[in-house]
Amino acid sequence: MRSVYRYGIVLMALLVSVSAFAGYAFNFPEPVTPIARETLHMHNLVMVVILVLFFLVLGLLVYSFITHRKSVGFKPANFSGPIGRKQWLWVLSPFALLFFIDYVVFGIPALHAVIMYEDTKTDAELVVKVTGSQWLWEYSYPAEGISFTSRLITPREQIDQGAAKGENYLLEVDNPLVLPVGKKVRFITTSNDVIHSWWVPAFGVKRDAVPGFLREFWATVEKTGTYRGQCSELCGKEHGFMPVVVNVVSQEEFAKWIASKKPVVAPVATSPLADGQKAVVAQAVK
Ligand SMILES: [Cu+2]
Repeated sequence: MRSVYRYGIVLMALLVSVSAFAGYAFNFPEPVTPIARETLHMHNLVMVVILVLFFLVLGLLVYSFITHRKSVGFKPANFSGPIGRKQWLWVLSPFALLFFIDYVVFGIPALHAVIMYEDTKTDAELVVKVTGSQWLWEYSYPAEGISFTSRLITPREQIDQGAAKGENYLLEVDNPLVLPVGKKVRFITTSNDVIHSWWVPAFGVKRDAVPGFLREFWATVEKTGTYRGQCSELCGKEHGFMPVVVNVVSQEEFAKWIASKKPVVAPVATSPLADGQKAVVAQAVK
């Protein structure tokens, strides 16, 4: 009876935790860039291998517990004297196996992925500079002379006063970043004040925006659509209120968008960066 009670408690705890996480997906979002896909493959490979190892080791343990019981008359081995060859084999073989898995089975694809992540320059067709500010994002296309800010537009009543939350609560902005589908985009990040981090889960990219430094990443988005993310480096009071929204459009639509933006917005001169920093950006963009 007591064990039934105990199982009841465990079951209830599980149900409560499941409902608490109902809004969260357990797996990665659908990958839409080569980096996101590579990351997902790496994750799946590691998961499969460690699950196989886990059940193998667990199975061996359970088997040993059951067959080597004193109650069934099992006589323990008597280890005395120098360690024999067979014992050394049992000590070294798990070590060798784990070494092989870590450095070969995981190591080679991981190295391949990291090299791919860092290759921001090969075939990049567009450069976008992302500047974090407390608490908005500024996007500029240096070659096109376009620059604009992107701020949260969720109404304050929804945040502070308990008004009904919209569909994209805290994940909606006035001017989303616009990118062409299927083109490799090289991103350069920096910040005006503190460290921020630009993150879009479906792209598989997250890069810190560090004041005084330029950091890079790239994305070739393969599917049109609207993608949402957030600042993911605690950057002050309104860290939770500087989302990232990216509209990925066809190449024709992108060309139209660029043309429509050009005459309205002044070129990079609106950037609050100091002249010295601008020179560095110009250098990096080349
Ligand atoms: Cu931030």
